[in-house]
Amino acid sequence: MMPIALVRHAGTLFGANRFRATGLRAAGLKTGGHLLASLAGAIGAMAPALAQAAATYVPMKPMPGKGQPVPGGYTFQDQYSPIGQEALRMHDYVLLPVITAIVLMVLVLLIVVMARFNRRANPVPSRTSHNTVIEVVWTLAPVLVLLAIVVPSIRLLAHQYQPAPKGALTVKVTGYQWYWGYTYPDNGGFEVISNMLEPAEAVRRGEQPQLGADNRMVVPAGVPIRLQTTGADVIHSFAVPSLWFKLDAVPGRINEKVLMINKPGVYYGQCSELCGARHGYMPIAVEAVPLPVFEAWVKSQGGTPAPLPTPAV
Ligand SMILES: [Cu+2]
Repeated sequence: MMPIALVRHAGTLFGANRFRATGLRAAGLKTGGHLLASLAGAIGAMAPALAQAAATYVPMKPMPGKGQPVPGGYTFQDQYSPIGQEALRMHDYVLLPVITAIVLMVLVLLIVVMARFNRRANPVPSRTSHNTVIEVVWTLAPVLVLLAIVVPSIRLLAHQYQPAPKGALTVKVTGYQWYWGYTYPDNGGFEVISNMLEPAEAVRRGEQPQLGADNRMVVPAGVPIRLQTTGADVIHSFAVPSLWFKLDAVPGRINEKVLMINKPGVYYGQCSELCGARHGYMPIAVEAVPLPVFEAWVKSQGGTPAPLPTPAV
C-alpha cells in the first residue's frame, strides 16, 4: 500500500499520467529496496522525454481574426510587431485625426460658400482679389500641419530601417515562380519550400482558402529576425499585413529588414509584386512559436539550433 501511495505521489508531482502508469508497473514488478532504485530510474528516463514532449512542433491552428483578413474588414489588421504597433498608432492618432479635421473644415467652408454666396443670396459679388491675413494663414497653417506630421513620420521611418541587433536570427526568403523558399543560414542552411494548399485542404485545416501553405516559415516569437529577401527568377514581394512587413524580393540582390513578432501565432500574407501567371497563388504563412518549439522544429528539419537572445514575449 505504502509504495504505491509513494508512486502515486511522485506521479502527481510530475503531473504526467504516462509517468504514473510506468511507475505503477514498476511497483508491481519490483519490491522493497529495489523500488526506490527503479523509481529513480523511471524518473531519469521520463525527464528528458517529458522535456521533449513539451517542445514538439505541431503546426498551430490559426485564430480567427488574428494575422489574417476578416470578412468585411476595411481597415488595418491588428498588429503583432513593435513597428506595426508604432505605425498603426501613427495612423490612428496622427494621420486620421488630421485628415478628418481637414476634410470637415473644407466641407464646412464649402457649405458656407454655397449658402451665403450663391446668386440668390448674394447677387452683387465682392471684387476683393487680395487679403494679406488670409493668405498668410492658408500658407502657414499647412506648413505647421506638415511639421507636426514629419516628426513622428521620420522617427517611424528610421525605426523601420534600423539594422538587425547582434544575435538576431537570419532567415532568407527566396521568391520563386510561384512559391516561397525559407532558408535558415544560422541553423545549417536548410531550405523549406512553401507551396499553397489546395483551397479545400486549407479549409479542412481551419485556414483560409488561398492563404494556407503546406510548409510555413517557422520563427521564434519575441526574437529579432534579420529577414533577407531575394528573387530567383523575377521580382516578388514578401508582405505580411499584420506584421507591417513588405519587402521586395529582387533577383541578384538581397534586401534586408528586421522582423520582430510579439506573440506566437500564424500570420498570413501574399506575394505583393505582380510576378506572373500564378502571382495570386503564392501565399505566405509565418508561424511564430516559443523558442523551445522553434528549436525542436529546427531539429526536425535536420538543422542545428543556434544560440539566440532570450525572447521578449
Ligand atoms: Cu510572386
